[in-house]
Amino acid sequence: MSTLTEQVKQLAHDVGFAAVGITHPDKLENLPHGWIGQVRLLQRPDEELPSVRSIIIMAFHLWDQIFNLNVIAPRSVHLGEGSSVDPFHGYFLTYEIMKNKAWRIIDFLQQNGFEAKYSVGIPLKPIAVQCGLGWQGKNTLLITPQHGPRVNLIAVLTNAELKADKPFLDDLCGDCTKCVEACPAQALSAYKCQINHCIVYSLECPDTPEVPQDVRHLEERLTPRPSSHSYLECSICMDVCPFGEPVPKRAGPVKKQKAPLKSFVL
Ligand code: B12
Repeated sequence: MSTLTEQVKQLAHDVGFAAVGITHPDKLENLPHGWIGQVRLLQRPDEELPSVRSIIIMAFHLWDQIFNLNVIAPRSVHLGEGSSVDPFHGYFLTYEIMKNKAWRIIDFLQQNGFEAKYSVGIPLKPIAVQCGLGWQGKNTLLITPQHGPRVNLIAVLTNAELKADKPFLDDLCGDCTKCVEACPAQALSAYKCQINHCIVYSLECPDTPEVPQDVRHLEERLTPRPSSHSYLECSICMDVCPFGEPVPKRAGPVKKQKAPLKSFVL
């Protein structure tokens, strides 16, 4: 008979997360908190779920560039009379995929009588380190031994008492500085991101004067825009990391599949 912890981890793998780890709130210290630039308010896990006993962090492998797709509904999109949807509402493809998968874990915990909710508003990278998923590298991202930094993260907070994993204690970056050198906007120095120089910050904050003009020009020149309301977020500091398999840059001509495509479980 498997434990609740084993069942949760098995389910996370079954729905398609590449890695899953667990920690407890009392093991977390010195987490970043408050507004990060103008993009995100980071909270403690207990601010999001006061009864929280365990934090499950799950990593979704970004095996194709398109997972960086962001679709933005501009002001001009008519949302309907009395709509409560934020007029700047957007869809970041991986978040939509991860939330969908996370619901399966939430539903399982709730069926077993526990409280559970997903979170992307707690500081996911240091908590993922505490869950044993990897280390925070020179690009400041969580680097997993298996897929490098090419993962996105989501948490499930629950009042279930699950078995915590051991933290990841190594830093395997060594002398490598590929990410620092590759950033076209020179936003990175080792373990630090100057966020108003990051092309992604420039994309997400189109009106803020703190982004220098040369970064705005780089953003315009380097950002792929598949349609009038969408763009691919810059991922250069992930792409160049030598850990994990590189993601193919371009699809090229579509090849006919010899074998039928395996169906994916959402
Ligand atoms: C705010 C934010 C941004 C901002 C600011 C980036 C930043 N580095 O803070 C902007 C918009 C610029 C951004 C850009 C990107 N982001 Co972002 N972002 C976030 C968010 C919401 C919070 C990040 C955070 O905690 N910032 C706070 C600062 C203080 O943290 P920090 O940079 O990690 O700072 C630490 C280190 O510098 C370290 N440190 C400082 N000095 C030293 C010295 C040494 C020696 C050491 C060891 C450490 C160290 O200590 C600091 C505090 O912990 C998270 C989601 C979440 N809820 O966690 C996603 C998240 C971090 N982003 C993510 C991604 C993928 C990106 C992009 C690649 C864009 C993309 N394609 O999606 C770029 C990468 C830019 C970069 N290299 O940081 C992923 C990362 C996945 C992973 N593998 O880690 C996350 C987790 C989203 C997700 N749900 O998966 N992001």
